[in-house]
Amino acid sequence: MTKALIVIDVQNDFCPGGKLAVEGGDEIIARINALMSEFEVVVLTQDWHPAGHSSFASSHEGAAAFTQIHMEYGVQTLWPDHCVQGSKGAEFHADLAVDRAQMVIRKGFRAAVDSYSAFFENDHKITTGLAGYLRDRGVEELTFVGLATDFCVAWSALDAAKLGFKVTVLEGACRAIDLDGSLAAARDAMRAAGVTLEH
Ligand code: VGL
Ligand code: ZN
Repeated sequence: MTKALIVIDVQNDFCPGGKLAVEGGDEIIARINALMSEFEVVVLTQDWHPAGHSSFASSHEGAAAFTQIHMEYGVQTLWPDHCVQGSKGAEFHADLAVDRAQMVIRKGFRAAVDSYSAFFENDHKITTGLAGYLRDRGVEELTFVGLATDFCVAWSALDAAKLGFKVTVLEGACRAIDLDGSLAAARDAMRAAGVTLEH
């Protein structure tokens, strides 16, 4: 059974000092680097937004970050500007062993649609191509690590389970944003979808 490690969004803006810093975001990097050698396939994802992206509060007159709005494709949380294409904040954290990765999937590059998941944009329709890549490489089991547990990691894990992969999330190698109970909700949803949560 071919196994892949999927490393979600370990980028400067999600680490301490970044624009959308996740508490302890940089604490997980050493463990992630050590894990890479245990997997035949290593994929990194990179949140990659154009300036003025529709998920930025600054793109919506009078809207505050961490509130929600309705988009054509459903509810969207608004964020501080982050991971703007080509910016320092969008780069992978300098300590991440990026050379070990065989594939980098960029997501969220379409101005009108956000993309938390590594597989589908937030409309649940537009694909990133990752499922095809993994299937072509014969991958059946996925382990997710990275940032943030309750957004990009959870959405990716849920899509992966729906797509038929055997899915584990290593929570000890993830950190959460935890907005209004979002972490508890994400953990419930993952468990209900058959995702294995390990530490
Ligand atoms: C993420 C919010 C906005 C994440 C990305 O990586 O979890 N969260 N963009
Ligand atoms: Zn984003």
